[in-house]
Amino acid sequence: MSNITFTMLKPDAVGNGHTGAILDHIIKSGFGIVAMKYLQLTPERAGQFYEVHKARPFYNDLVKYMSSGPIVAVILTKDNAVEDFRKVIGATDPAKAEPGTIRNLFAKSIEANAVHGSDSDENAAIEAGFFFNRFERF
Ligand code: IDP
Ligand code: MG
Repeated sequence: MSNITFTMLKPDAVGNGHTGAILDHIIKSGFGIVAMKYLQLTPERAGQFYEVHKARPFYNDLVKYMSSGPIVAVILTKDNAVEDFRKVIGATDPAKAEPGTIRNLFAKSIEANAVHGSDSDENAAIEAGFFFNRFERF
């Protein structure tokens, strides 16, 4: 079991001024920050990140949305990071997210759902490597 996961604060969360509140929520939930950067994805880079969803009907909209404004990319650390962080963010659809989860508190819609969270240790490592080299991790 790896102790890292990867998250992005998505364009809706950043654009609505929730960056500080979400980072605070994450840190208070017991996660440490290994790496962090503020950037805007090009449509090409957003498409690569979500490559696994290429066949899904929402893919083109998702790529457009994820490249529509700046994001905050973060590698997090904690024991059982991937599973515990999925609990902290809540269900993909904010209408179904448990009270007190980040998506329940901050998300606008199933697409603009405030944050990303890796779904496996393998994907956490791939996603962390998509944004950060070894000199950018502490
Ligand atoms: P997750 O982010 O909870 O892991 P995934 O199924 O991996 O959810 O989907 C990736 C992202 O695609 C979601 O976070 C959301 O932004 C978007 N998405 C997922 N399902 C839908 C949908 O049914 N309509 C529109 N966008 C969706
Ligand atoms: Mg996912």
